[in-house]
Amino acid sequence: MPLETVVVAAPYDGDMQPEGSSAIRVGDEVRAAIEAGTPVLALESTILSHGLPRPRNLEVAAEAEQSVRAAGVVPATIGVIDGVAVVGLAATEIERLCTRDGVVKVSVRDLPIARAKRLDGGTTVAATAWLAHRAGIAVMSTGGLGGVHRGASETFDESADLTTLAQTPITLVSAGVKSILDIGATLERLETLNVPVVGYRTNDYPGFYVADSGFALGYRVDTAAEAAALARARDELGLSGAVLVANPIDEASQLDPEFHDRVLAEALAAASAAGITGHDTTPFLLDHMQRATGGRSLDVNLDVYRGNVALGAEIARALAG
Ligand code: PSU
Ligand code: MN
Repeated sequence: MPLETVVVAAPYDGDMQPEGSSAIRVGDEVRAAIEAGTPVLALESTILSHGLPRPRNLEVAAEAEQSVRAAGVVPATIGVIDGVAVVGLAATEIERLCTRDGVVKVSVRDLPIARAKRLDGGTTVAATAWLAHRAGIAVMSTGGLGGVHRGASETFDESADLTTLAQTPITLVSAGVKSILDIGATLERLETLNVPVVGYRTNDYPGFYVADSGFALGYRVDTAAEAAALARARDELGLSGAVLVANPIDEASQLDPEFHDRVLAEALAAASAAGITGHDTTPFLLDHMQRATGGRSLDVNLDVYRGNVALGAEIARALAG
């Protein structure tokens, strides 16, 4: 689709310019689905541009969209093309974000920079959620959520995913946060930010690679309909934050928890020994985990994502129905 055709969907919260915004484009299929009340599932693109190696990223993107469609839901992969935030990327645009060099990681604070500089970007959970909500999409799926980094009491390194979700009334399916982050601190921050977190068929907060992070959750839902009811209750109350559905990987597919803990401890020690700090930490730890697990951590990552996409599609249907 040519970039001049910049028409946006009817706004969910009424704060989008009626004539549309040239900074945001909603794809035709997604716009039609939103207008018709057909279920739509939003998907992020940082996982494609920065989270997964090529060419797996492109395969994963295509498979995710296909599985959403098979469930009777319209996929809306979100990202930035030539500065324009696109809700419902075309296949060629997804391919562009998966294969080109120079695609930047775009959180909310990066959206105006990407716009002004006409960059291509993969959107984080924060930017994806914000754009999805603006377009009128109620549900999104991701692999792992950003959170509070280890050592954040010194570095202040906390993902804008948390503060953005506190202000964005969407339902987000994730498998928790990766154990390279400070999981306990992340849950404390979500509590402070008034963001409800429920386990899907579990009382344990998942640990991304493992089904149980060791942190308990106060509440659970056992069906997509229950998750949808929770989102409706939030809306009835006029609350403006996200609802988080924490969906664990099957125990059969998880990394062996003892193996996981050992590899994580080694990775943390290696980062410390190498003097790795700040934004270099996450790529270093993930790379270390991947090599130390012989690629198993990547397989688990993909299983986690598949499960979250499937559950997100179910919840989107339950909310639309
Ligand atoms: N966690 C993962 N894989 C990812 C991300 C998080 O296991 O690819 C990405 C998501 O897009 C998330 C973002 O929104 O990283 C958070 O980055 P930061 O901490 O810089 O906000
Ligand atoms: Mn950060």
